[in-house]
Amino acid sequence: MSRLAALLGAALLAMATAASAETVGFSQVGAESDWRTAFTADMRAEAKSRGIDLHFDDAQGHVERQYAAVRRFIAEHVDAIVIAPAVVTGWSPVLTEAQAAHIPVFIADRSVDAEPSLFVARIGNDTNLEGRLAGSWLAQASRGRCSIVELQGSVGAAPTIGRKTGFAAVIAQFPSMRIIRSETGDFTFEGGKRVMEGFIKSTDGLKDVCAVWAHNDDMLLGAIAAMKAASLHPGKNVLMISVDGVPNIYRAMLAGETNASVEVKSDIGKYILDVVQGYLHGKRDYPKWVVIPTDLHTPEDAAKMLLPRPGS
Ligand code: GYE
Repeated sequence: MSRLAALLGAALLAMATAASAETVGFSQVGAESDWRTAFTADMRAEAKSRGIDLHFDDAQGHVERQYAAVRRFIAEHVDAIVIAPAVVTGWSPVLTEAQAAHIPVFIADRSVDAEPSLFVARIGNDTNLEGRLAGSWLAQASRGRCSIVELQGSVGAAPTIGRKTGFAAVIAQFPSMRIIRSETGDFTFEGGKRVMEGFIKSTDGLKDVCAVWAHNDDMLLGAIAAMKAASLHPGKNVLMISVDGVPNIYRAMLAGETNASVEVKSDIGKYILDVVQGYLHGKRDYPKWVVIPTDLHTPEDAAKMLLPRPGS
């Protein structure tokens, strides 16, 4: 074969590969927590390893920015759109526009409150279960007697609603468990710290408070900082529980400053892109909800959780 023919062959192959690479628009909530930045990094790496051209938008917590990103993806004629929605409401108009443009939409991580026919599937965790796991752990650790302060996630976000509801359903079974303060810390370290400083003041230094329950680890880490600054002893005379399972929470467990965290997998790019690519290649039998499993961890397995995980 002549060199020219070989070159031509290589060029054709490159063109064919380029033509088959899918373009996926991904609208991300923001970068409010360690969980989310890990999820973003995983999505980017997973897309790259599959040769997917990922159009990424960070909405910095603003749902209006997400609508704009989705509209831009539609104008760019991407093959598929993945949305991790900041809040549950308000999605129907843009989802309808994507459907009219024949672009399949996949909801990732957080859920939406929209007609299910407007998206292919949601790939994400069970936030209500996370709240119930946290509540059950606390019921056991406190023997069913506990005054709790709660740090809520962002207002209107699916994990805030699900975790709050699930936790409340469990503690309602115990007459001596109750939430005495509850406020949003927006899923951030700073938010958790600020709200906790207020709780410390309004409860006379957490007098009679038996536990801090936070809808994510970053807020709990902020609360730990606030408590230490007030010479209180998180994880020792106050029980501490949160959700996510980020490396820093396991470090805090090893330092004896927190007691449990419900792990939410952040390396979910493979689950999401498996569904996206499967669908683009003709597979149609996906359930509306592809569930990402969750698990509860305590100081006993904290060291193990900090080791590199298989497949990562
Ligand atoms: O728990 C929190 C993040 O939607 C599961 O969002 C996610 C949540 C996560 O900000 O840290």
